[in-house]
Amino acid sequence: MTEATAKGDAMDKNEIVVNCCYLEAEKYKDGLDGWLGILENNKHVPFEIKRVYFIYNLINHEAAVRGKHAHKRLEQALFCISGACDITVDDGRERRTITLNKTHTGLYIGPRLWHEMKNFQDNCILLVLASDLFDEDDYIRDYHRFTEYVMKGRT
Ligand code: T46
Repeated sequence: MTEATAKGDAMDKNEIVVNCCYLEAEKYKDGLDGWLGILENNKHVPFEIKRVYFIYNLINHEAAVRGKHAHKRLEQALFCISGACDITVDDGRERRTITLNKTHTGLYIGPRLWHEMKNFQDNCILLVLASDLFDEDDYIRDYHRFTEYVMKGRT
């Protein structure tokens, strides 16, 4: 099976909306000495990781809303490694809200997917692994433009 097919099959099984599914980190339990979470390229995360960033210190955590954009090409894996937050994903047809509250369960957010993060707990740290370096040209930050962009891709 090719890598692309394997990725497609895994996505089909637990798809939340188009281009979005849950991911599982590998867990290594060290008894009383704690747990280790492991994320590897093309294994737990279905792409080559080129960038890592994290969202933290959400002082205005109850009102904070982040995201509110889609990417044209970027693939990302989001893990809430402390606390919890809600992530709304919208593929232009369907909109779902997911609560990320388990350190080892993350969310794959592929291209052409509107996403918003809110309801952050005050201790929330959201770890994001991305398939490419930062590029503002890859962002669609207007919802109307996003719906036009995904509709065009479907015709
Ligand atoms: C995403 C969600 C989940 C950089 O210069 N380099 C970077 O790697 C990032 C991530 C951001 N920036 C700059 C761009 C903006 O001027 O930092 C500023 C804040 O970025 P933004 O408003 O896009 O932040 P969020 O939290 O709304 O979105 C971020 C990512 O940008 C985005 O790709 O999908 O987290």
